[in-house]
Amino acid sequence: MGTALVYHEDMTAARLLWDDPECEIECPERLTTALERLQQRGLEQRCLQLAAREASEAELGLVHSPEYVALVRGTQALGTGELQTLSGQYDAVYFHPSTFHCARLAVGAALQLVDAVLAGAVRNGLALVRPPGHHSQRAAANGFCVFNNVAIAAKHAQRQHGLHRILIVDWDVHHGQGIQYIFEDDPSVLYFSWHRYEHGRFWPYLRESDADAVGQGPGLGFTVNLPWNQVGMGNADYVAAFLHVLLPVAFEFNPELVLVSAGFDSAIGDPEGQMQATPECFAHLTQLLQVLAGGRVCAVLEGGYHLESLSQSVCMMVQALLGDPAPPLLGPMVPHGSALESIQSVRVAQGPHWMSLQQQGVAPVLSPSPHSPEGRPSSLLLTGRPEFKAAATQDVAALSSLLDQPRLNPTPPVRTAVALAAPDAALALPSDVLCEEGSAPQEETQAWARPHEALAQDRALTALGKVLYLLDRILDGQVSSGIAVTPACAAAATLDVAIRCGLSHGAQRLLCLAVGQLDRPPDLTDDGYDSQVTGGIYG
Ligand code: Q9C
Ligand code: ZN
Repeated sequence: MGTALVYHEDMTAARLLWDDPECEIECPERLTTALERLQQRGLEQRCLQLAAREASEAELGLVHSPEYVALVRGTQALGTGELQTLSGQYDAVYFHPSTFHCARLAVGAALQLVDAVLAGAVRNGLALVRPPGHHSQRAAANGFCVFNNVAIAAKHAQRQHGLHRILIVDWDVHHGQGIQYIFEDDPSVLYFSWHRYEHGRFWPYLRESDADAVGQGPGLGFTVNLPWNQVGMGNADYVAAFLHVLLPVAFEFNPELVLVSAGFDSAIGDPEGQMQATPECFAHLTQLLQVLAGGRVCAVLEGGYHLESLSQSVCMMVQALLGDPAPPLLGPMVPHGSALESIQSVRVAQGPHWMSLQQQGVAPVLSPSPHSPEGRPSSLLLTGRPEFKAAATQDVAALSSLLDQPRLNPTPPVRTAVALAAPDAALALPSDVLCEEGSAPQEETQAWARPHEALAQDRALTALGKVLYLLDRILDGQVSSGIAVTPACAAAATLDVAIRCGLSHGAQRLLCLAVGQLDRPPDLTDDGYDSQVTGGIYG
């Protein structure tokens, strides 16, 4: 199942016709630059490309008042002076004679994407649109937004596809107050937004953007606001927000569809956001969302005003939607104190509404082990490109060095390989899984096996040869992930060898997770490897 990319060139027609430093950043190049980059990376070609259609007036009416729709329709015939006067009646908005057409295409693109995903034509997708939507309200344009693309898409998914639980994830750096107002009393739509807030001193300066705005009436708990009270939030803060707030609530909510208000003004370099998250972070956030709703993720572009950062972030998101592995996040994954405070205040405000957030004051389950991070050489925690640390100090040269050489990790040609001892078991495999016939050379396998009594028998040795071969292809970048079957009595010994083999091939950090029966934990005591291997759960 594929990924849809919904776009229409006509959405580049609207542009600012007068001087306005606040509005000039919402420009046609946002779309053209992002699209060019998708083409250049071969990503557009891997998507199902859909031409956006215009939304009907009935579809606009799912969210907006007839009077407001008529008013926007009327802007098609206005001259520049009249457009400017009307624009001045809203906060941070400009109209152009093509605005009505563009804004209807933006809504239509979101609807087409939802239809394609819910019809099963694709698993997920992205609508590249402008104008953006999340600030727009029932009868008002606001913050570059004319019609509320994502809110209309959610209403459409309910009415036309009978959905009962929709999650909206708004990672734009501004609060999508328009979406919040439309669904604040509706428990069928869970709205999550993080946003630059600075204790209310950042646009749109709303009291209701704070963590204690949790929805109303039957919608109590279905609005989740995470205000960032300092600029400079980065990868560690965003990942922590997902792990400690969004994902617990989202799993408990169990959505049938995830809509993403995908604004990239929350990425490094953006003049509005002033945040530090690198483009790769959006690949990770996208991956984390794909565990929900059977992977039905529909993303719709919102903000994003640094053309290079925007384009790279869009590419990262599309790569993750396509199922490519995400490049590792570099730098120490340590959240800012202010971010932890924000996260904690949301957890407190939402605690009464979500069981998954109600574990405050519970002591850690595991006692400290010799494998805990304190015992690790600090060099392992401080890896990463030097530019990363420089960029944290708001250095312009460091920003361009970060964005000039995007981290492109080649996608392995094979997604999943399986190594089986008995080849006939392969008949039951899904068609996109490669049945790996190869084995490591016999002498090499025997050399690795020699110290292990459990690997003396033929069956275990054959299986080990296959494991080593698979590991080799994974570390080579030929295969993304693999499954090998070994006899139960040789499992721990095979793991011992696999860990040593992985480390000897240059792996620097290894997470070992044993699920199910293992006769003993892997034995790493004899050769100083233990600082590089984090032990998992041995059941
Ligand atoms: N420097 C979107 O990102 N100007 N809209 C704020 C603060 C308005 C942003 C001024 C920003 C609107 C979709
Ligand atoms: Zn924004």
